[in-house]
Amino acid sequence: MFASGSAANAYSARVNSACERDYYRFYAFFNDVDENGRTETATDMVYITRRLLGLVPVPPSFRTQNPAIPPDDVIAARVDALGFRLDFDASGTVGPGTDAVYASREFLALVPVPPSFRTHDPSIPPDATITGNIQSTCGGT
Ligand SMILES: [Ca+2]
Ligand SMILES: [Ca+2]
Repeated sequence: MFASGSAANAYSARVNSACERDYYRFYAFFNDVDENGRTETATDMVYITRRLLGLVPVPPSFRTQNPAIPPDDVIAARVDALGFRLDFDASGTVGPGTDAVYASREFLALVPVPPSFRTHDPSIPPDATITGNIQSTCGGT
């Protein structure tokens, strides 16, 4: 947000790279869940992950810094509406420790799946498959 402008810019550049052909649709359909016009790991991805974990989406300390964040139930509904678009590894479930991790890492220019994950679960699809699934959300379907 205001305190992380440079991080937000770096993240936006990464999203732009991943979704260069359909940048704005990515925003509209994928994960700008607080609808502030930017998709950010430090906010939107946090909210998505917390919602998937069953926590209130917005950490209370965030609201102290930015009172304009929409109410938790509004953000929760937006996360829920994403549904299986977030199932990037096609496991049949949307998980904060898997799908949300993969998307965050993809947009941070890391390989989406931490190598240690594959040790625990060799059935995780290849990185290229997961990257493709993440990028396919650019089209909003
Ligand atoms: Ca946002
Ligand atoms: Ca999944």
